[in-house]
Amino acid sequence: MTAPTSDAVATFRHFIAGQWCDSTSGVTFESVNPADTRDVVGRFQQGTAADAAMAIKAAETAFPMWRRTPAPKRGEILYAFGQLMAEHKERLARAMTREMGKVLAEARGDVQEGIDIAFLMAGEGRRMFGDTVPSELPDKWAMSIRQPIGIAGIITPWNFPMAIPCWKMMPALVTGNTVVFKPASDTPHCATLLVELMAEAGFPAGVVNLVTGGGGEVGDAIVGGPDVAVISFTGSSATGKGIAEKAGRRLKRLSLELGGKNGVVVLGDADLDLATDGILWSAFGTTGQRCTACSRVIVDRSITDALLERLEARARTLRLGSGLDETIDVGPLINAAAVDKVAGYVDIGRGEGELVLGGGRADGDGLEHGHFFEPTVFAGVRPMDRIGQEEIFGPVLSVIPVDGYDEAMLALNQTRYGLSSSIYTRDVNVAFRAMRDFETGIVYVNAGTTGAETHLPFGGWKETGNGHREAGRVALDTYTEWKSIYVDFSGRLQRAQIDNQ
Ligand code: UN1
Repeated sequence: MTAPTSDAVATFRHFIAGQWCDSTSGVTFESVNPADTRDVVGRFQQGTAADAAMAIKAAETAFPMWRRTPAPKRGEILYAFGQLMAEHKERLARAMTREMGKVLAEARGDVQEGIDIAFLMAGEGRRMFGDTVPSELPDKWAMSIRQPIGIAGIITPWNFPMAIPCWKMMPALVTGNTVVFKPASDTPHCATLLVELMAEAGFPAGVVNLVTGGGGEVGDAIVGGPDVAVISFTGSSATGKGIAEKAGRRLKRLSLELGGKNGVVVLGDADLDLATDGILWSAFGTTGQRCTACSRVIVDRSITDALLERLEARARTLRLGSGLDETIDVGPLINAAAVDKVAGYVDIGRGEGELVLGGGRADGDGLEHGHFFEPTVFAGVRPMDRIGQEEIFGPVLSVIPVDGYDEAMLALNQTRYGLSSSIYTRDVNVAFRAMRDFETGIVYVNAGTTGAETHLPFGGWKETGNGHREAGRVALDTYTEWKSIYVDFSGRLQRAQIDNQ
């Protein structure tokens, strides 16, 4: 790939109150292609607290108009946005692969996930059900309705740079909130392309505002801003805890989607070829950089060698390179810091398990300008080893041998995270036990740990989050307040709990 000259690099801007504008900082930062860092995707505004304040002000100004726009009308704009995403799917997917590295097929899936949630939430514009229930008193009506909270601060990661912003913004917007959106510093271009299409779809000025820049400056200003009513954040547990403390001081609504240490259990009766397919896809898809990635295989000792043999043989054939090349299986990691972190965990792993595959930075032919790391497998890991416990967010798989279902279930649950899990077995009774026992927000039977669909709740137990869910109908809960309304048409005083006795 030839690197473009610096003249060819475009500068992108914030989007505030319906206008594309420069940061008050006068400073820009570069977003580069992680598969070839000579390729500069663009220059982006280094946002400031003052920029965030302007975006918050714009969202505040637009809120009264947007909340009174009939929900079905809001839904139509979401629908138009989903259609635009569908029309531009290939362009968006290519831009995503270039900016954050995931292979093109997966980037298309990421865009599709955005389209799916846009259409799902567009439909909520005509549903958004509350309850209408009988009153305990005669001539009295009782019902509950959802109302928007106000301004939603949306802080998103780079690993699903279009799907996750859509998971958050679509329910926020259809319910009548206005949005200030701060994307990860590694993927400002993906965010800009989304917001361009949102403007084209017809969201009125100020309803969606984009501020690029660092979490310390822009993110903090959004989380700390007294006028931002609800925050939705996806990212690391450490950052999430910091946000929770800050938001907690103001009793802000907060939805957190944080780390994972997702396990696949493979029992003695499993279809090993099927399990191998699922594990490879879950462990090395998106180069292991998914919060739903499989990083632990908890396998019955009787079949450990047979499974390891398959995993090793297949993982060896995975081709590393630029995700824009359709023959490539595994793209780069997001940046140099990610490579250092993964390498650090491989060093830790050497003292814990047995390295059976990979373990090194990949800088061979054509890879020398990117952040590549070999698909890596450790055997003989114990459940409490650090590589079996800590989120690595890279292509590193720990294989943990156990004896039977009960031990597997204990090992699976012995983690502070609880996003996704999976079991491979042909025994329907055991499958149902796992569905009951696994302490995760998502459980797969005879499939890997990734592949959540947008019409079901998405989120995790324990330190993976704070009890909220994204996607599905329940996503509306994050962005709405309930209002219970009683209408007494009896024309006299009627006292609940007293006059009906
Ligand atoms: C994430 O990893 O941050 O189930 C989201 C999946 C995807 C979403 C993952 N649909 O893996």
